[in-house]
Amino acid sequence: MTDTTEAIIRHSAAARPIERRLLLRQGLSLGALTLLTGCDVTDTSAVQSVLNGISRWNDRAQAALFNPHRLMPTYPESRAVKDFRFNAYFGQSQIPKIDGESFKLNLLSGLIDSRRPWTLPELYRLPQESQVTRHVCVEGWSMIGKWTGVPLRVFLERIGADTTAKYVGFDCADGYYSSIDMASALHPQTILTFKISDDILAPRYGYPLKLRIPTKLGFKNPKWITAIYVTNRFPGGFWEDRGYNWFAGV
Ligand SMILES: Nc1nc2c(c(=O)[nH]1)N[C@H]1C(S)=C(S)[C@@H](COP(=O)(O)O)O[C@H]1N2
Ligand SMILES: [Mo]
Repeated sequence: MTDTTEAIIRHSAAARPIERRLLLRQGLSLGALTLLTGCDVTDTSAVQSVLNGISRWNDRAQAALFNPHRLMPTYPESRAVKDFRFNAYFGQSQIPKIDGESFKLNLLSGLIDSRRPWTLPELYRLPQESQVTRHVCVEGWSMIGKWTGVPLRVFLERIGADTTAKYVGFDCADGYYSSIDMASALHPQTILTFKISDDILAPRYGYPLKLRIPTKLGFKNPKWITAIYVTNRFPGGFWEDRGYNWFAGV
């Protein structure tokens, strides 16, 4: 089995029970779902679209409960792990190698005034902050690390993003993608990260750009970011579209 297959199986094991658990938690049986929706439960795409509807409702409920001013715990620097754990949907042999010299962060679509791409030196000149916070992965491990970068709020303001839009989306060099709600994007601890443990991100940790967002689970911390966009159209995400809860607050 390749590293990639193994990583996908590991993640899927965490994702798959969500759909069943979702039904049980809402106290629904498949029969009840038929009555409620009038859709034939053997029609998997119809059932999926109802489940997606419940899931979006659940995201909205979580978003309504989110307190944009509540800070996640921070720790003394001595607690930050230096040799941080690597994780991705593939193995270490397939880590994207990005050339920092020619790198450009693209500002794709929508609700952004200035869509010109950004080089790394330009990004490094933005005001930076450090945080020592806990990263929590759905696979059942967590680790404290130190990350440094520019608060996403500062960057969004700099590019004239419409901060009343609903979502901020991210595309990555490995084909991964994810998105977050605007309130979480503007949260003070959400940072576009250049460094881990005071060193420029090693390739495995997402060089040159990673989103560090301690209010959300690990899979909503995209690495190797190549594009950012601001939109009112629900963008989904790599694992989110495979059954993980989209809001995914810690
Ligand atoms: N581009 C990209 N970003 C990603 C992933 C990925 O597969 N591709 N995996 C996510 C998951 S599930 C986790 S737990 C963290 C791991 O980050 P780390 O390697 O710095 O610990 O990256 C997240 N960001
Ligand atoms: Mo993860």
